[in-house]
Amino acid sequence: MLEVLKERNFPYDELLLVASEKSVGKSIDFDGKMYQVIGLSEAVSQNPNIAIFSAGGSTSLEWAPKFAEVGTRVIDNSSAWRMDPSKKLIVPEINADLLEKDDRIIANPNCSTIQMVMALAPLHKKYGVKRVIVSTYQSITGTGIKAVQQLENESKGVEGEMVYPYPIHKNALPHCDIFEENGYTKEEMKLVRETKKILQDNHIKVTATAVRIPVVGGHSESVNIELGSPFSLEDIKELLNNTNGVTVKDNTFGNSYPMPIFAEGKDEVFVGRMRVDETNENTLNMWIVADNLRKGAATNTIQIAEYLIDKKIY
Ligand code: 11C
Repeated sequence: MLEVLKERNFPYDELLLVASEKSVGKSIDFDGKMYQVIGLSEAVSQNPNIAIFSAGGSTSLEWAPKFAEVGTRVIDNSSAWRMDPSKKLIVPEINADLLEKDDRIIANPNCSTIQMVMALAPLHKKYGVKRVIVSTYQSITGTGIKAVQQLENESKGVEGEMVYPYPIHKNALPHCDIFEENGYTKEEMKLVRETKKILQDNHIKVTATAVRIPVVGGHSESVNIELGSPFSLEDIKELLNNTNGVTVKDNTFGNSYPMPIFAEGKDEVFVGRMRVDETNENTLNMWIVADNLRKGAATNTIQIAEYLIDKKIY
């Protein structure tokens, strides 16, 4: 978050760095200046204009309303508020125009959803998306630092804490987040539910399989999309090429396609391997890759904050 704030030259008069009690008092260097970490109550009492939350869901459920009460606009990275009908789920390139002065708690979508809807939104507008079948290949950074350590330990043959139920080194786990009652994981159901909410269309059918792989640079997705009307691949490529935040990398015979090693550290969503699905009418396949910590999290959140500032909604 701090890296992205600095890179984008985010406009601010005052910056508060806030964390749980055990980190209060720590010093953090940001842009050449030292900041002392403060606690949540202290931050609420300072009544900030915008609060960027990147804590767990339970912290967010408890504290976002306290900030909202004092007039702060909270942009929340957790899953706590995403499906609350009274809260907006925002990907700025798609639906920031929904934001109004009364929106005090704004939800940032899940990383795997953000990169997928970035490619689906222009297609939905032009052709209507009827059905999506997505399989993900997700970076261990989505789980957090302990997963990065697990992979490092396993690759060096060192014993250590395991956050996954199985080794992740040289493995693929069809298991991201917890299982829900229907047998799908929470990650898979986020792709289903959040896509409908962001594209504002409950008729879009989405089915997902989310897989964790031993990769750090970003999430990849194989996406099969059935459209409501005929298309040409050239038109789809042009449409996506002209979509803000999307980069088409699709020269199959030149071995040019998106990969996490290229997406890492970048803010765009990369799309390639576009092919007509020859088994189903009006259907195509594509491969979507993005840095899950960037457009999937920090960048999207900070873009929302920039929108609020730009439109003076704070
Ligand atoms: C993962 N998508 O890769 C998750 C991480 O709901 O914000 C982010 C979880 C969330 O495991």
